[in-house]
Amino acid sequence: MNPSDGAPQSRPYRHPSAGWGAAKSVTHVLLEQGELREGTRAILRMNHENGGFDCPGCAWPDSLKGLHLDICENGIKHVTWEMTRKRAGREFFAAHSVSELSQWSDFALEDQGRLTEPMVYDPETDHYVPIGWPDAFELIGGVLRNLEDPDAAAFYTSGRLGNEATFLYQLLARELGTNNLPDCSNMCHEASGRALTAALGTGKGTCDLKDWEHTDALFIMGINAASNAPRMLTALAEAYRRGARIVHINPLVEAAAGRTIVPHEFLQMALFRATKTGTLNIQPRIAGDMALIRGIAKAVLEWAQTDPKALDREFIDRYTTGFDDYRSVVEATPWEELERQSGVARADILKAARVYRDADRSIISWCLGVTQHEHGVDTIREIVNLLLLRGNLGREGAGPSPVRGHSNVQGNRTCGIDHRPASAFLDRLAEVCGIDPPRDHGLDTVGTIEAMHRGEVKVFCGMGGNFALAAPDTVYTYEALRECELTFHVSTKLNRSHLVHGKRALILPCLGRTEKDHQRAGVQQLSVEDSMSMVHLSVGMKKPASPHLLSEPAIIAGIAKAALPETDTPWDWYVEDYDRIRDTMAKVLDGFEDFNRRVRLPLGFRIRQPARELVFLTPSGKAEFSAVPLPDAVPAPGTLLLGTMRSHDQWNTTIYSDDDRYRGIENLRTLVFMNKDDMRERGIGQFAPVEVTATSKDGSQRSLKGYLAVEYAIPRGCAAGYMPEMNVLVGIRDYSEQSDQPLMKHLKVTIVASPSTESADAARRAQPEPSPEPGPDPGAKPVPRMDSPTVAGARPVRP
Ligand SMILES: Nc1nc2c(c(=O)[nH]1)N[C@H]1C(S)=C(S)[C@@H](COP(=O)(O)OP(=O)(O)OC[C@H]3O[C@@H](n4cnc5c(=O)[nH]c(N)nc54)[C@H](O)[C@@H]3O)O[C@H]1N2
Ligand SMILES: Nc1nc2c(c(=O)[nH]1)N[C@H]1C(S)=C(S)[C@@H](COP(=O)(O)OP(=O)(O)OC[C@H]3O[C@@H](n4cnc5c(=O)[nH]c(N)nc54)[C@H](O)[C@@H]3O)O[C@H]1N2
Ligand SMILES: [Mo]
Repeated sequence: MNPSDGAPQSRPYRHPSAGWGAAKSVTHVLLEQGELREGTRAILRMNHENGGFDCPGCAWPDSLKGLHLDICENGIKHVTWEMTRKRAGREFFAAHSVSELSQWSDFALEDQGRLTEPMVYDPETDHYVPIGWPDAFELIGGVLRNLEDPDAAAFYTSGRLGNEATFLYQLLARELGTNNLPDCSNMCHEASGRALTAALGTGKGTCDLKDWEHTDALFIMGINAASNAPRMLTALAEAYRRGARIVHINPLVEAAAGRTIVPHEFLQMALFRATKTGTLNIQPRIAGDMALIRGIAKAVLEWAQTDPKALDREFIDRYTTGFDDYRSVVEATPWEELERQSGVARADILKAARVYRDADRSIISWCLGVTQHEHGVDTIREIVNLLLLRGNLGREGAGPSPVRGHSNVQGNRTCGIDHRPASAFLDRLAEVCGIDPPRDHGLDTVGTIEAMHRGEVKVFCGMGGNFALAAPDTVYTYEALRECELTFHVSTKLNRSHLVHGKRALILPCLGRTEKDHQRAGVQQLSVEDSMSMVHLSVGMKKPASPHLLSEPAIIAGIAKAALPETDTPWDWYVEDYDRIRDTMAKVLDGFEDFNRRVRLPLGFRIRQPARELVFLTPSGKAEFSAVPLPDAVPAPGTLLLGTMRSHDQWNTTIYSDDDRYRGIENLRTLVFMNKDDMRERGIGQFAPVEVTATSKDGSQRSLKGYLAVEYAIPRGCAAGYMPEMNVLVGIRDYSEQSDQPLMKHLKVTIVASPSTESADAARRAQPEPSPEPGPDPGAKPVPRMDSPTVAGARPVRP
């Protein structure tokens, strides 16, 4: 409760996104991390053509106009978090046992600052103690060498890793003999990759920023852009000024659907002048998107009976296959069913359909609100179906445009992080690198957790990320990691995954993207690929946080040499000069010919995207319509569908504060957003403590107690709350049959008022149940910024 008046209330955010609220929040982080001067200087070097480092904040592409200050609040926070002056060195680990640290909040763990030297877990004392790099590599190498089966190791990647390190990392795994390469994509855009590959022959979007600049209609689905891809706001504002239509499709009306102050337009900042970023909002129920898109397609097909221009028949005949089947399945789906499944009235579906029909060129963009569902693949195929109807592909201003998450998650996949690698790729890898890569598919994220739990995977390597918290079914995942013989993580900061460890455990600290990477041939640059397939260089300029840090390529090489005594791969030679890695990559990877030269062009280069050229690498050689019946997405009576999502002030598992500015929340993360009628029906008042129980596919149940219900404009039958805390609710079997993605936005839950009249404060401290001992504990000490108020309806953020 708000301590000032004891009466919690939630006041909607009524200001433009970005602007001064963002500036204020940025200054706060810069001050907290003691980085006002250095941080500001670094920010001015971010995302610049030729020089500067790529913002690790998200995968939104850099402005084609190059030099203007294309930055955002959350990117700055993210970079500052890495550049902090705080350090978690050997004294820190000597002072705190792992058991003690396990009681700390996740915020407190990361807030200790940058890791400074390799550490190994000492079971005798329950402390992490220093270990030299050679001994660390030898320890890991020894365990890997002695595995009876290389498939008893798994190599996880979080999407920060640069392309060169990525290539070496998959080479290490495959030379060792395993395709066990789980990655954060398995939880993120796996559905997009599979759907686009099936429909168009390549698993990526076809649009680039220029298309965004020329489109007539943008459909923004299932993304909270103002928080998670803030630089998209600039593109939306520019589109609006041009007169493009912008339709936001989201169960929540997010801040990007309103207006923004374009961050780099200083005059507008000074004058508080905002530009609109949306022209229509559609609020489907959670998981109602496929029905909604089908409704739009149905309208288009109906109009086509009298208006031949509604469809692009020439495009359909020439470039696609399966149209007739698709038309039949759409015609067979009655309007009432589309309305019931989508939760959107026919009149509103028609509004969106008119925007689509009237636009010469349309882009459909989406993120996790579409992918993390049981029918994510079918939904994305339906998106492609709709685009094909009007030939919205292979021409300027049109096409599918998924927004990727981590800054290099797309590059990771391109450069070989794939548990189901194509055989053509393996053939080339074998030929160029002289190894004999395994051909069987490896394990993805969920598969790895299950195999660790069964004791089959014994070694877990985390290349970045925070697997223990990011993965589903927190309790089960903790058990799985603790089963391992060895867990080790290449990290920049202390996090939960270091504390939930195997029998042996190491923390290997690495350089961050902002830092200078000195190797024998001089300062090295690494490359990354953004959401729109642009590959460019990133070069750090800051002095490393500690002299003992190694670059990610150097760490991978160290492990490889220890694990593969017979190796012919020139690991050290690669690390001396990353140009050499790029030369090898140019021979192995499609679209990377002449890599070293092209990546040094001012804005880098775009990887060839065959579908963009209307070349379809599908079995039919054409773009393929899909025609599947509509799944049932309506929650059973008494239950709700719950989606987990990020707050404004967090970066995946890194929580900067307990605020969610654009949704009007202060100092509260243990909440569940609900529709007021669903609350009333259950006798739940505003900010009342509730118990949320999820029923898994296998019938098992998981609960969270003491969460506070917050009334929100969300459709009936839907609820939402924050990741990663709510991963406790996601059962290990709860993944999509289509994409194998955990159902992080598709939890079947019941919500009841807590039997006891716990105070909000007690509720905030409540442990998740079943407690993933010691678990995400938002109330534990020291939690520097959580001891003030509890819930506040947002204090209005003054522009
Ligand atoms: N600042 C910041 N930036 C980030 C991240 C971060 O944590 N912080 N994370 C990065 C990563 S890895 C990723 S993958 C992206 C994630 O970016 P987002 O996809 O924006 O991530 P979420 O916060 O999970 O939000 C999902 C959105 O989907 C909506 N939604 C939920 N269910 C449905 C549904 O059934 N249908 C529709 N149409 N919408 C739905 C929610 O209301 C919410 O707006 O952001 C990246 N950028
Ligand atoms: N319930 C629920 N769960 C989710 C999601 C959801 O929407 N709902 N989203 C899923 C998605 S989309 C994703 S992408 C995953 C994210 O999962 P991860 O990628 O595993 O998690 P992050 O929180 O991004 O990882 C943060 C850690 O990365 C390390 N790190 C930071 N920078 C660097 C670097 O430069 N190098 C190295 N080696 N390490 C670094 C730091 O130690 C930091 O603690 O979470 C997934 N989990
Ligand atoms: Mo992601």
